[in-house]
Amino acid sequence: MFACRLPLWRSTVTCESWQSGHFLPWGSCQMLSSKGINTTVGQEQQAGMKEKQVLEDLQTHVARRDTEALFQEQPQTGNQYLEDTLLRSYLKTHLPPKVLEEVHQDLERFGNRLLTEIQHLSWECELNPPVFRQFDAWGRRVDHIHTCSAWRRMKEISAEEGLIAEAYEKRYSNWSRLYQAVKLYLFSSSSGGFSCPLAMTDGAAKVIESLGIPGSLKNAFDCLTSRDPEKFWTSGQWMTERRGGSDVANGTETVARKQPDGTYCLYGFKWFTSAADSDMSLTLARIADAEGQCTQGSRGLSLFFLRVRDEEGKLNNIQVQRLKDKLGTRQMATAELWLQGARAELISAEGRGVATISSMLNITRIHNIIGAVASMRRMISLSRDYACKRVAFGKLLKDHPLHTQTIARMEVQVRGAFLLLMEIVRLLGLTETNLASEQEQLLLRLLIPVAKLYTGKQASAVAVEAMESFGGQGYMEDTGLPVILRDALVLSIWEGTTNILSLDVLRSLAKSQGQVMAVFLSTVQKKLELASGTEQLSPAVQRAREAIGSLQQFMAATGSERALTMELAARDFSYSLARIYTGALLMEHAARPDASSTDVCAALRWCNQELCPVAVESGRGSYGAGAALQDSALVFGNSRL
Ligand code: UCC
Repeated sequence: MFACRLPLWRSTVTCESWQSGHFLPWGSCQMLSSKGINTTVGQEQQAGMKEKQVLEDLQTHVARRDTEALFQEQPQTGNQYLEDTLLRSYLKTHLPPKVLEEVHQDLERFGNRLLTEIQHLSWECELNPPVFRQFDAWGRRVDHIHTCSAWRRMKEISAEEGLIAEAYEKRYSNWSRLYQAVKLYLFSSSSGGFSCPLAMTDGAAKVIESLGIPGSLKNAFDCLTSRDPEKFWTSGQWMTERRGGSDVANGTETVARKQPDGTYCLYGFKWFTSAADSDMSLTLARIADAEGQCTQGSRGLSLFFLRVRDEEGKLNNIQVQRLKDKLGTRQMATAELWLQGARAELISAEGRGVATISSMLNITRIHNIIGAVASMRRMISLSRDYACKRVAFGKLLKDHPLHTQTIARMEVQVRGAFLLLMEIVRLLGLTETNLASEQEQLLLRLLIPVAKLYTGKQASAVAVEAMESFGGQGYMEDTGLPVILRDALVLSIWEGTTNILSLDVLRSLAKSQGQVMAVFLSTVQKKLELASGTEQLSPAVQRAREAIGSLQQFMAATGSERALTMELAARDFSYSLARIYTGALLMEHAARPDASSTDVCAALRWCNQELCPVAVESGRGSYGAGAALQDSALVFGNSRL
């Protein structure tokens, strides 16, 4: 192949590539030189013009070539497991050596599979969202939700990888739950939205397990926890109706009528049903008495199991009204469903629907935390990679201290969130294998809403910040980055909004009559005690101790105004718990004998933020009756003015 160097412009540009681009009509490199062209005087002018034209064309083209040479390299991640030093150091610290050995091999293999197979499917899911076909060509109502082949492959992969099964087989006793969570964490950002049905599938399996796997639900349980792609089922969780998303107790209108064979027919309208292509669902309804009357409120709700379709694929007296047009999670079908006598089985005690489904809620909330941490980790990994490739102002982004500082701040956030997630699944594993003390169970109940609400907000903030680190590219659809942002935004909404979860934190306090706070404080104190042996951590230990003192003072001072104060303080209170507990976890991790200076740095930086915002706001009088009136006036106007 012929290639020539052009001294006029850039030594790296070759004629060969121009010719291949069909730009040069002459096909000779010699003609491109302004020197050495033999011409007569009459031809000189003509030749001069021609040469000028050539040079102009050349200039334009080289300018284009320059741009091509400056094409930005795509940010990429490698094997997510191998690249995640925090994850690996956590597993090394906590897992028994034999478990670690096996788990490590599987996670490394899974990391490669994500890279070579699953990430591509994920993008296909994004490009081919579900399509709803209500009628067939001949006018028959079919209500078919068509999903793409990549989505269906995700279901098979989920079974093959044991993404649900792992937690129920308990091969590694109390560590199985943590191992499952780690796989889900790695899978999440490459799942093309399939993390959502997996969350509900896990939640449904948990409810059935908590009911002692009754005979009638044995097959369902086996299918939900199967490793066989042919057998594996996913589940929905139909809780939201038109009148109630958060207020399930008052918003649920669906009625259940008992049939002679003991089953029920459900009549109602479900406003959001995520992953509506699932095989089964758990749902709430009010049982009607002989006169057709139902008990209202929470105590009127019971929990039902139903198959979505029969063996022939015919819907179970269900009509799909439409698919939702969502900001994100577009890969997954969320539908409005009419239940028109759907056959269902009562699986809770009558009137114990909310309490029974709460074990599903707690599992899906943990999956939400997994999704939040995974989304942050993905954004930061891409951002870091981009910073090592992209040149601006004459140097790589990574060599601009302000840019690196911005990513470092996000890194501290994701590290904290990751350790909080691990703590929760560690406690869950202990609870599920009857190894947890009563205190650990209480702590788990408290930490789930705390972590769900906190990481949901973190994920949104990190997604927005990280997007900015790619400049305008971050805003471009075909980079895939906007998908991560859109999907992250739902994490603080579904499975309970931030305020609803803040109130759930109070519910867990009330239910344990304050005992859970004592457990929280003593657990944090123990971790601080351990960290105080590492001198570099002493400023962080000091700050955390001060925060605990402020928290205790706040709790003691709420006194007789407790109900209103605590409601107004609920969000800041939950944030305080999240920050204090996470700080303690970061310090504990940094106090390991083989901890790195980065571990110490992350702990110190985390603790430099306000760890107890509830005390600060309380000091400002933000939770009194007067403040509530001011809030109202600020938002809705003051009629007296
Ligand atoms: O959005 C949905 C699906 C989306 C897809 C999910 C994918 C997520 C992962 C993605 C990964 C990337 S489904 C809809 C989600 N909806 C919610 O989350 C509802 C939000 N609202 C609440 O959480 C409320 O707080 C309610 C509904 C729980 C409040 O109901 P009640 O009936 O007013 O509450 P009560 O009366 O306080 O509680 C009734 C019983 C009590 O037990 P007993 O009677 O024994 O004292 C409570 O202690 O339920 C118990 N309970 C709980 N127990 C309530 N909440 C809990 C809990 N979290 N844990 C344990």
